[in-house]
Order: sequence, then structure tokens, then C-alpha cells
Amino acid sequence: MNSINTNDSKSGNRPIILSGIQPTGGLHIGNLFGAIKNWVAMQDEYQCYFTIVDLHSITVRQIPAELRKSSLDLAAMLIACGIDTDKSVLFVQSHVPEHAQLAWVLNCYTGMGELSRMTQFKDKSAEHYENVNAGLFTYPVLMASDILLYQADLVPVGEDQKQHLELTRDIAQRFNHNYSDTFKIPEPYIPKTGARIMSLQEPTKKMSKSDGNSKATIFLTDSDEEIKNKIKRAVTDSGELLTEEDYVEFLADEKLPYNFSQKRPGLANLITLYQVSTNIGLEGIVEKISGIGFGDIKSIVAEAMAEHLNPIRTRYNEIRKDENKLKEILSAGAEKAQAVAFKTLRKVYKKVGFYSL
Ligand code: ATP
Ligand code: LTN
Repeated sequence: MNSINTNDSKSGNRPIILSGIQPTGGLHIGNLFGAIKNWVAMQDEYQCYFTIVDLHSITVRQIPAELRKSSLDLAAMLIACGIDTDKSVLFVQSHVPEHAQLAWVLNCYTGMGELSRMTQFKDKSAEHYENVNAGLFTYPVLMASDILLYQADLVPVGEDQKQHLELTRDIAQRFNHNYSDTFKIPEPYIPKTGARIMSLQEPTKKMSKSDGNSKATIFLTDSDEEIKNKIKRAVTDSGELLTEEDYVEFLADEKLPYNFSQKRPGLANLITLYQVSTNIGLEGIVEKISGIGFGDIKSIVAEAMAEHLNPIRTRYNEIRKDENKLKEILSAGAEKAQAVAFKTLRKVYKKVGFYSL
């Protein structure tokens, strides 16, 4: 561990968290229950920085007007989900130029070989073979800059981003070793309770915004009717009804619904959806659904999910309407973020030998 003092900002003694999310496509219930709910829960214990990473988004071609709108949509949705901008710093990455500035410097401390090993680069360059640009290749360096600028202690990420976090640590350690302690070495934060929501059409695959089948994903802006219809049409495994004893057997290894996922992935996903939307304990859920068929289970789950998302959507519509207020919030967020980012960048510039006026 290193001994960099990061308590000179408003963070007090709280550890610092940074996480980022791309403003492309709408948020879905996988993002909500797998990531954002955890962010919301961490706001009291940590000084949190949440950034809308539009610089990352242009590594894949975007329609400018849509990207511009999506950044505001996402900010409004994050607030509607419970990000409290009195406690946490919410900002758009491109509003804080230090991200791109630090990324340039760190590019010079990152090996081509290291970047070539990133599985996300391999996957994305295969997916977007018509546009394998240098930004896509150095995407992880920009992500490292996001994290290191704020001297983050912890970075909440999904499994798929762990490799990028490892690289961030390597880059930071290399820089600290070449010069002197400059960056805090961040740890990944894999939440204990993050739910993994599966596709409604292929329950062995995770729900994703880029799924070609719109019935597979519930977006946070979907209407009650759309939510209910999607859940009612969810693909479920064929098989007999489960009795209470069957469920108790599944419960036995305490990992339900995850241990269902091998044998009954469709049912496992419905149980997860019910659990996350009601917070009812598993025993309570089993009581409600044992001995009834998929049709009825789906109705119960659909009702619960629609009820859970309805107030979020109402808040979102209200917040999204007042664009001036949203801009004020993002502008204040950028100002707070920049005050911290600026200090880190200044240290870096000094250490690498840039002459300052
Ligand atoms: P893409 O379709 O481009 O893969 P995505 O919908 O999977 O995007 P990301 O932007 O990659 O979403 O993820 C944002 C955050 O939401 C990450 O922390 C990720 O782990 C989490 N997340 C995404 N999908 C799910 C899911 N189905 N279940 C739980 N968490 C998820
Ligand atoms: N690469 C991440 C998004 C991201 C991020 C970050 C996450 C960009 N910068 C910094 C955590 C910390 C993704 O695709 N989910």
C-alpha cells in the first residue's frame, strides 16, 4: 500500500470511489440492479465520483445528436435511481479536460503488448472490424486516467472490467516507481450483493442494452405495459411445476437463485427479478410461487417489477424535463471533479518534467 494523502479534498476520511458508465443506449434493469443500486448504497460510506464517460463512447461511431442527448438522459436517470448530487460528484467526462490530458501522458507509460492482451479490445475490434481505431486500443488507458486522477481507493466494476483495473494498477505502480508516489493504487470493488440479470429471451446470457431482440431487455424508461408484456413473454424452461420441497432443495446450498441457473435458467431469472424488485427474502418468495405455474409466476413478477420501476420513471421524467437544472448539476459536478483532477495532473506534469509557467 502506498501512503498518498487524499484527504485534502472534501472527502474527509471517507475512502474514495470512482466509477464510470457510457452514455450509449438507455439503462436497463441489469445496470440498475447489477451496478447502480450498489453505487447508491455506497454514497454515505464513501466519497463517490460517478462519471458519464462520453470520451470512451466515441471509440465506437456515435450519432452526435444522440450522444449529446444520451448524456443528459443518463444523468437524469442516475439521479432518478438515487444518485444524490449533494453527496456524490456526478459529472460528464469531457467536461473535465484532465481526463484526456492524463490519458496522453499515461499512454507513454503503457506497452503495446499490454494493451494487445485486453480481451475487451479483442472482442470489440472483432465486433467493429470496420473501425478498429487507436482510441479503442487505448481505451483502458483513458479508464486508468479516470480512476487515478481522483486517487480512488476502490472501483466498483463488473467482472468484465477487472482486467482493465489490473492494468490501471500496473500503470500506476510503474509511474510511482519511476518517479515517486503519485497515484493511489486502486482496488476493484466487486459488490457482495450485485444481482446478475439475464436476458428474458435467452436466460443463459446476460441482459444487455445492445441485444438485437428488444423483448430481451427491460429498459428503465419502458412503460408499465411494456415491462409486463416483456416479462409475460419471457422464455422459460419447460418442466413440471416445482413443489415447496423442490424449492427447499434448491435453497439448501444457499445460493438460490444462482444454483437454479444450471437446471432452470428461466425460472432462476424470474426469481431474481422478483427478489430484486421486492426485497422479499427467498423463503418468502418460495412460499408465494411453489406449486404454481409459469404463467402465474410471471404475472406476480411482472406486477412487482412494474411497481418497482414506476416511481423511478416518474422521477426521471420530472428531472429530465428541467434541462437547465440538469445542466447546473452537471456544471457543479464538473467543477468539483476538476478541482481534484487538476491537482493530480499538476503533480504528474511536474514529475515528467514539463516546464510550467
Ligand atoms: P453492452 O450491451 O454494451 O455490453 P451493457 O448493457 O452490458 O452494455 P455496460 O455499460 O457494459 O452494460 O455495464 C454498465 C454496468 O452495468 C457494469 O457495471 C456492468 O457490470 C453492469 N451490468 C450490465 N449488464 C448487467 C446485467 N445483465 N446484470 C448485472 N449487471 C449488469
Ligand atoms: N469501461 C467501463 C466504463 C468506465 C469505467 C471507468 C468504469 C470508464 N471509465 C472508470 C469504472 C471506472 C465499462 O465499459 N463498463
